[in-house]
Amino acid sequence: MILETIEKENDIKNVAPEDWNLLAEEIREFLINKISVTGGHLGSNLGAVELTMALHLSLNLPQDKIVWDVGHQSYTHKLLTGRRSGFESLRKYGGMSGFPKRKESECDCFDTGHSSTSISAGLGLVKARDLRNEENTIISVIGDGSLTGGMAYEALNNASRLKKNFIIVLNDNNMSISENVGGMSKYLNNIRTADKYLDMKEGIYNSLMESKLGEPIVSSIRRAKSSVKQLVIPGMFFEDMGITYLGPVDGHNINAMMKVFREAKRCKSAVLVHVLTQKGKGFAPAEKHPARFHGAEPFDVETGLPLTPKTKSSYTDVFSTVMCKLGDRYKDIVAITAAMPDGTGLKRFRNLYPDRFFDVGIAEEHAVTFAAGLAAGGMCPVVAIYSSFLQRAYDQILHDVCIQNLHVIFAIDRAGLVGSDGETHQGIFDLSYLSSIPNMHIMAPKNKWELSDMLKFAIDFQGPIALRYPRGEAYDELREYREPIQFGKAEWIYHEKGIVLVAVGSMVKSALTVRESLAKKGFACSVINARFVKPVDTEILDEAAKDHRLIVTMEENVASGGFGEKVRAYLDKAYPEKKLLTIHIPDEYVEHGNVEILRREVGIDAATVEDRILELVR
Ligand SMILES: Cc1ncc(C[n+]2csc(CCOP(=O)(O)OP(=O)(O)O)c2C)c(N)n1
Repeated sequence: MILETIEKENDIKNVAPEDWNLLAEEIREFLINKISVTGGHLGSNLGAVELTMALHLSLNLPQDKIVWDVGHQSYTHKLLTGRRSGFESLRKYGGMSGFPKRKESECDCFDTGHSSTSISAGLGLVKARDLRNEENTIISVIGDGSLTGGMAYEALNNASRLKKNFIIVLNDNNMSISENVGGMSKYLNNIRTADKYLDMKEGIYNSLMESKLGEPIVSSIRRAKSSVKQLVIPGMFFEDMGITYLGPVDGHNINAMMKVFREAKRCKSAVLVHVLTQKGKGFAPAEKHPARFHGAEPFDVETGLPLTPKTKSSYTDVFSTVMCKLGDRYKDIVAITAAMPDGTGLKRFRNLYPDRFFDVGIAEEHAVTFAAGLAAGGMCPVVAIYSSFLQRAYDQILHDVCIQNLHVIFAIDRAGLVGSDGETHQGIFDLSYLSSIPNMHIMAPKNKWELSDMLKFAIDFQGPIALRYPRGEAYDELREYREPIQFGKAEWIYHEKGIVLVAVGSMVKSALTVRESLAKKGFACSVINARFVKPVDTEILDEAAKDHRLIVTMEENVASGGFGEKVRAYLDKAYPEKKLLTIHIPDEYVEHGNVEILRREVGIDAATVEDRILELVR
């Protein structure tokens, strides 16, 4: 195995050029086998094998630096920098991250996870290099999907003035997670086809040149082509901005890429190298279903099918179904996704109501202000964005939606701990950042029926309103607790005396477990489903304060700005003598790992909650 001879960065340079393709094959086999067990970002990594090899062959790491946009495609980079054994524990608690991490290796120069940051970060590294009179090469690798994000253009705009070398590799596989969308995608596609067209012309010239009359004809065509080239020449968009464009180059041909990288290194400006790759390359199921294999759960290598087929529906599935029903009933509902039609469950809505569905690309900020415009224009927008990605749109929520009190509905999926993607993807801040904004309202459903009821409630509501729900299986018990949603009202699930658990969304299920266990130990325990995080139902807190000696809040959000803080603020004033215990995630970043383990580690699992209660009541 050639792969086994690679123990650290730059070892790849000892591999004979005639063995490069063999090494690429070994890397693919390794990735398929490992990811089939651990799960992970398969398609993007399979597509970037030769690109990463060419970069490592052309650079001198760690002096030279590669900034990986999103970072989900960095597995080959990890393999080539001495982290082969890390794949045993990929994305597991305490194991190797699925994204670049500076703390993991000197060869990871910048942490990523969210999209479209690499050009800004790369430019920062370039400026630091030049100010410190250092000499090294800095390359940002960005995908065509990530190039739909606004930050990328802000950075290009800034980079265009550069008089020093900065290389941007555009890894264009013609896909985001799903099909890529928008004008830039169309433009890049035109470059692909223009290139084929020019190749075809080259063929025609060659045959003409073989005939006697060929030469004059060819020269006049060449003149015409040259002026046409001004119109269709690849990369004019970038060139016009002041960024040198090189390409397109075959992203599976190592020699061809190395040649272009050599040329790129000579440029005294920002230079964009356009590399064409195929997502999922070398694994038929991933080539055929690139969206499904973008982030794969463990799968069978032979068939590509998931090892544990889904039995229960997820909150995303429920949201998807309800949106389709509501779309039929209310003709003013429109749905917006930022490049995640599959992940958010909006694909079915798109198929049914294509005119009322908008995939805006990886552009959360734009998605929110676009929704504000739709609302101001009389439509009822539902913006479906994962909790961690919505962080980007804080100002748009505040400035464009909430100041004007516009009726925009935020469907916030992946709220709470998401697991193996780690720090960058945990949805543990949304209650804090949303509830700090005046006019915003926040709900969290306890189970799948409540998600449906809350979405309907949100449609009839006037003003900004968010519902946040977690990743994975939807809780499908407590069906009988289906009192109509009333604005700002919580619900009693069990009303006893002594201890009362006031739980938000996903924590209602844990509260029931805690209650059962406490009951066995002889402690009576009530459970309230908060339903609303903003506004907090103070009336139910008044009731609870009457016949309970300990009030416990439970939420899957950090402490600062969370539900517990709000309850404490109220109780401290109204009932200073009451004991309050707030269960929350500590104000820290939570790394990757299995959600059950993470819950234990951060102290929000049922057993820890029970222990903490017992400490107080015994
Ligand atoms: C701000 C933000 N929104 C959404 C995502 C989810 N996401 C991860 S990768 C990806 C698609 C990236 O496409 P591209 O850059 O072309 O890379 P590819 O996977 O095709 O190699 C998306 C939407 C994210 N990481 N960050």
